[in-house]
Amino acid sequence: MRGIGIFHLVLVAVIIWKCHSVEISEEERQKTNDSVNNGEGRESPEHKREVPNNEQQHQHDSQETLPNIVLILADDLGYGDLSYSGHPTSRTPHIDRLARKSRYFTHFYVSSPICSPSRASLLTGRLQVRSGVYPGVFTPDNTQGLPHNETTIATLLKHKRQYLPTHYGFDDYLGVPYSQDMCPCLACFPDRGPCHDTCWSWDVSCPLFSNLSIVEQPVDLTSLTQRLVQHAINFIDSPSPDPFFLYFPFHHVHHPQFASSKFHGGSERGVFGDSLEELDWGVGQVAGALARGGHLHNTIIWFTSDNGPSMARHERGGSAGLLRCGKGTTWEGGVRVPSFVHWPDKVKRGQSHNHNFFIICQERLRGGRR
Ligand SMILES: [Ca+2]
Repeated sequence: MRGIGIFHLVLVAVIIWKCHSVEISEEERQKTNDSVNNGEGRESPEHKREVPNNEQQHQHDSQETLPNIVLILADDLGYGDLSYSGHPTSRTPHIDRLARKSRYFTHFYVSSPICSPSRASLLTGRLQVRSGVYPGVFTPDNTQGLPHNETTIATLLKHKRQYLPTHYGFDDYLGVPYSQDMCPCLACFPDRGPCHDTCWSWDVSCPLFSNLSIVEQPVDLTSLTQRLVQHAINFIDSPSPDPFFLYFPFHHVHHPQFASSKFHGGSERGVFGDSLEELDWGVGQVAGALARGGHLHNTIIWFTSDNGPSMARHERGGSAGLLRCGKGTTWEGGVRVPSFVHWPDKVKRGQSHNHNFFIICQERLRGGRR
């Protein structure tokens, strides 16, 4: 499907290999590869997608009511971490603003309390025991990933006439293929500010992939989020027909916490709060780009987290609020996570809901509003 997907994770190998990624067209991929082969290093942020031809425009006209989909996934963000849900020292104004205009799901559960299985289920709609992505997460030495016979959201969407194809359904990918703790912790804040957590010092440094090419290694965490956000904005701003699918899994707020200079040291919650505020900024930037491009009303923005907070890291982990336990457990705090859907054309704003999110979306796609 056409779109950027910023895959993340701790996992999910090619999908899941591609944790934290953004997807682009085949032509762009070739340009990127040529650039890397020519020693030019990073991909230019100025990449543009093809202008649609007449046939594509016709398809667009005939399906103009199909919504865009933007899936924003936080990493290890707990039920009680957002200021919207009542945390006393979190500061997430951009997410809160979006949530207030959304339908907030108070009983949203993921399928697993850890990264890769949860993300595999999110992308395939199947329990992780069926795809085999369980019980652990994908690591740097994994040679396999999500089975190629699995059908992802992107694969399904690209069969719609307007969504462009590619493997696993995404056209463009930018990201680190696993979690940032699965490599040596070099610097998590500006001026070589140290990382305040345990990392895999024995493993290779974390790579930044642009599609199939490594464009930076070790990846600079202090600028990573800003670059992923800019890549997403470039995608949203580039000329192309709707609908599109953008999958943006942030590395925040998985440990080790990191942030750019703009967010370093500004939070009452310490390094966790710095990371959370950079996540909040990124969500605001994506929503702003959608608004500027006139996409907001016909775009489903779904914000959620892959699992609950890492309680073992105490103040450097998140909060499950009043729920019991967190990541790695199947108590409420491990699998019940923040979730809201912003879709002005179809979903009423400012309401909470304890019903099944997917059922509501299916109903809305058939028409109507609730
Ligand atoms: Ca996670």
